[in-house]
Amino acid sequence: MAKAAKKVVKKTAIRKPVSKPSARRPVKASHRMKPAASVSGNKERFTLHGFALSGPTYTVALMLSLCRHPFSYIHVNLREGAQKQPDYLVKNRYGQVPCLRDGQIFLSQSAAILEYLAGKLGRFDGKTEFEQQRVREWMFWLWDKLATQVFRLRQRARGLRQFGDEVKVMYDSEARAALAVLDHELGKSEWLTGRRPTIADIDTYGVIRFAAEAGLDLSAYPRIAEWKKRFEALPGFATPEQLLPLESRLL
Ligand SMILES: N[C@@H](CCC(=O)N[C@@H](CS)C(=O)NCC(=O)O)C(=O)O
Repeated sequence: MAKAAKKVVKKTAIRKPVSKPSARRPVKASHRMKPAASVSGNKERFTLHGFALSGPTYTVALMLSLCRHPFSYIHVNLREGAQKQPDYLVKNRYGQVPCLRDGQIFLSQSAAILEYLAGKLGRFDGKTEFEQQRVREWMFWLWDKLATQVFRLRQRARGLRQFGDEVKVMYDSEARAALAVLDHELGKSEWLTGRRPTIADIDTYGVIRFAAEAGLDLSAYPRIAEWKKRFEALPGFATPEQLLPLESRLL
């Protein structure tokens, strides 16, 4: 089957020069990503650049752990500004962690990295077009309404970011409003998009994990608390302390 496919590609390449973009058909998003095995047989090919206290770094590490993919880890010393140095900026133009290396490719933005991994590994992705769309909706919403608020409040509580009480109250009330939405929606299904966990759940867990550190008490949101327990029972689940070392760790 694979041989036959190769032959077809060769023939097509000879008959139709690739310089004719109009001759090319758009590729469906779901077909663009090949399963990991056909891209590389190397199960240990990923390298995560991150910082142990970083929520978004944890989210990517968690995805790899749930997919049972070991990864090398490079500690980026945020305290010394390593994320703004030229040698790091070529990997992540935003000067932030995390950054994931897959072969020659460097990927940024944790939610986008989750989408990439779901596509590559065929795990925790939306299985239908509708489910894929729901997953993306949740992830965009999460960063708009909950993630930024939780992470800013957590940074303030740790003394890593300064802002006045008025701003704190704003983030706090926005986060509580988002938690109420989440709690309500989790009353409809076991996982965010239905009967099985997806990257929307992983992305959301990576924020909820730090809610208490941000001063948000989850006991007022019983469905979130139940979902959190379910999530922590997933095979491959691990805590930030288990996944993110304080130093680099190469496989
Ligand atoms: N939206 C980004 C957020 C990344 C982010 O905020 N990273 C923080 C650490 S948690 C960082 O690198 N801060 C250092 C800086 O911005 O200079 C993502 O999800 O990857």
